[in-house]
Amino acid sequence: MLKFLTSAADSAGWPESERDVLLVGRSNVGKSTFINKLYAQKAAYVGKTPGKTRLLNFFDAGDYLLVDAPGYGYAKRTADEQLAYRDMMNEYLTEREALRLVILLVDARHKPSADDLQMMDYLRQAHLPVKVIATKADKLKNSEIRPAIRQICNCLQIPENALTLSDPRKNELYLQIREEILQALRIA
Ligand SMILES: Nc1nc2c(ncn2[C@@H]2O[C@H](COP(=O)(O)OP(=O)(O)OP(=O)(O)O)[C@@H](O)[C@H]2O)c(=O)[nH]1
Ligand SMILES: [Mg+2]
Repeated sequence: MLKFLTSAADSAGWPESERDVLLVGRSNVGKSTFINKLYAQKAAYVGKTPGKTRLLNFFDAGDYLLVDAPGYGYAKRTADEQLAYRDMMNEYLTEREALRLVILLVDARHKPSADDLQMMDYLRQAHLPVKVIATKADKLKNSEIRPAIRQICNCLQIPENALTLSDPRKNELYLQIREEILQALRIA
């Protein structure tokens, strides 16, 4: 079960937590959809247009808090909104002591963007454990899957067996990902 706890723009609003798992990725990549699939419920807000998630949304997953973040690279943000977004993410990534794992979502159909690469570099330099998941794999033909995996892994410099594909048609996949999260947190 996943229970929505609170939305927060800054540290004053962060709930108490022993462990956080943060989801990051480009706007519209499918972060909120992924959270809902992972827990087979409609807890996170999914929008028809990008830029729907504006604050850090904290969900209680029992063993950890799952944090849904707004996406980066959302073109329609004003300069002020862009600054506020950066501050919010910077503060969370540098100050949140409970942060244990970052799940970076990329679009299975595309080469990771400059923003994706920048995020990956940032997380590496901060020594944060990262799990990369490629969303919208249901939109790939079978013959496109291997090349897509290869391209993403080459680009992000991760081994091919470290990439998980997210395909909303395959429910059993999400049980497996939940297990992998627990293992990464060393509480499985
Ligand atoms: N076919 C398919 N569509 C998906 C998948 N994941 C997300 N979508 C669709 O992509 C759109 C964006 O999904 P969201 O989950 O709102 O994306 P987000 O990353 O949370 O977006 P922001 O909150 O704006 O950063 C929605 O129309 C979803 O239905 C997927 O795995 N497969
Ligand atoms: Mg969202």
